[in-house]
Amino acid sequence: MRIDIISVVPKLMESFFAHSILKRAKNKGLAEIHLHDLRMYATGKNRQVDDYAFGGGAGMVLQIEPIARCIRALQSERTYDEIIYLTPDGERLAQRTVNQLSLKTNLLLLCGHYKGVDQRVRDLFVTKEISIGDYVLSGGELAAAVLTDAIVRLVPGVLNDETSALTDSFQDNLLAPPVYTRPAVFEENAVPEVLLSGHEAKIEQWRLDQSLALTKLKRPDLL
Ligand code: 6GU
Repeated sequence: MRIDIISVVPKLMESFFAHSILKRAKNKGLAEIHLHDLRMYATGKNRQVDDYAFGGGAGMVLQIEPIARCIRALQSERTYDEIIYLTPDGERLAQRTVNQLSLKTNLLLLCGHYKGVDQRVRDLFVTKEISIGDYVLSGGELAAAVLTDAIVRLVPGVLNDETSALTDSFQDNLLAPPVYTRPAVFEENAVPEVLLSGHEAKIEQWRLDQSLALTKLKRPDLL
């Protein structure tokens, strides 16, 4: 899988991709993430990428020309399964979408900034618009990092224990059960006995019961 990300501040994402699980994915040759600085596709001596909104109003708008040049340059090298624009008015991200995107080969992510991008970018190039929640960030970069992390960790071989993604919260519409590790007793607080019993079927049943109870209590909307 390959993910290309277009941004006016690619540096914002650099250290995240250099240190997270994504680094392992990269090193194992399972996923490639390429950052592209929109400014490199701007012409003119000050490499301008934004301008005032027609009709007035506060805030700058990312211009279509550098974005079109960048997208077309990337498209000349490969075909993208989706061109995704990260925007607070996009479809709210859920695990189902992450699962679908993790099966794709080439994804292109476009990060908005300021007041967003010229509408014609969305009309002409973008195939999917995603928000990571109902709050406003100052740019799409954190959202692109969130989306990339969620996708890449599902690529087979990226996680050490390949089954662990299957027991995530949300993967089956249930919250994950509590987990414990040593010591078995901390200041009189003991780990649930069943987990020390070695009885696999009972442990599975306990985990399922816990998942159901937690989901009912904290996220009844998932049931
Ligand atoms: Cl994708 N972008 C911005 N700027 N803010 C957001 C968002 C995206 N998702 C939630 N808030």
